[in-house]
Amino acid sequence: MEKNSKPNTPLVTHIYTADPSAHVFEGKIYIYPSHDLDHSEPSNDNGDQYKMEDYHVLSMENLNAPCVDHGEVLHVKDVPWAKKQMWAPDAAFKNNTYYLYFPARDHDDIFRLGVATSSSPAGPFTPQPDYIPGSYSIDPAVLVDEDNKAYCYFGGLWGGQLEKWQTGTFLPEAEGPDLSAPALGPRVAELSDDMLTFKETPEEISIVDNEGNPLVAGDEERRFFEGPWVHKYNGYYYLSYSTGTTHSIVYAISKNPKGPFVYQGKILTPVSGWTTHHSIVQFQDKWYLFYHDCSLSDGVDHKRSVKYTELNYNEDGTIQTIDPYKE
Ligand code: FUB
Repeated sequence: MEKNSKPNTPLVTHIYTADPSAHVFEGKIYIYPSHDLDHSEPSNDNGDQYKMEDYHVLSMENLNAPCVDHGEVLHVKDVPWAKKQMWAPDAAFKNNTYYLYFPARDHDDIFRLGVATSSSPAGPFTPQPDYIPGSYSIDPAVLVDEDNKAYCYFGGLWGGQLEKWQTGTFLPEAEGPDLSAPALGPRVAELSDDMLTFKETPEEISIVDNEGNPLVAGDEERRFFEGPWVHKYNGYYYLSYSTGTTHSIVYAISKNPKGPFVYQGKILTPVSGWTTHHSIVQFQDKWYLFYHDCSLSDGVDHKRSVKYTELNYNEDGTIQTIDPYKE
């Protein structure tokens, strides 16, 4: 299935897609989204409405070319350790292999991160039999750095279960920190050379303000909620993420892939629907933001569509805020 790609319009309309992770592989843009499905169950704070079962891969030769759906590349029934909820994935290339990283609930209903491999960026992907040991929560995003080290960033509050891992083990009743205490940060772990396991125990990333004070849990306009993404620009690491309850994509920067990251500002103003989730990629000489909203489904929260728009930097390296509904 193909559709012409235009900025700020759904890349495909024959299926609902969300959580786009965009990469340039083999000279083309590949997008690894979640695949939202039709159902009539109610929404809740646990995210039970996001009942995804499989992944499709999308690609575009360039930004003027049609967007191609390469079809189903991995299904939950083929992942022995996973039970349900194939949420936001990402992909990476190393060792002449394409890796698809994805979260799902295991058979104990605990979110874990899995990895699947392919010789092609368009899949299909073959899953590893078990989840990545020591992995938890949701929304993996992998950066392969210029020195060839690879880092896996992940985490999400509420349905993403990050609150339950504050002690390093899963505590089903655990709640988030006090509103005046440092907010929970996303996690990062360097990946092993074969990209299939963590080289180390995941660390919490600190996000601080200009004075070096950690953002606090009650600072819902700025604190991390879910959907971490890291890209590099002019030697800086840019960590961007969703603020969840306040529905923005914001960012913080660091000279170090593990932070601390200093909060900078807003990248994307709220879109239609509760969730917002993005990725940032350079293609040829321009930068693009891939994101989703619920415009195609008239606001039905669990039926989102992936879009893109151009992203611009100011001379000082800050990112210009995007309102996707403003001409
Ligand atoms: O798509 C399911 C979940 O919703 C993702 O994992 C979150 O980032 C949010 O977009």
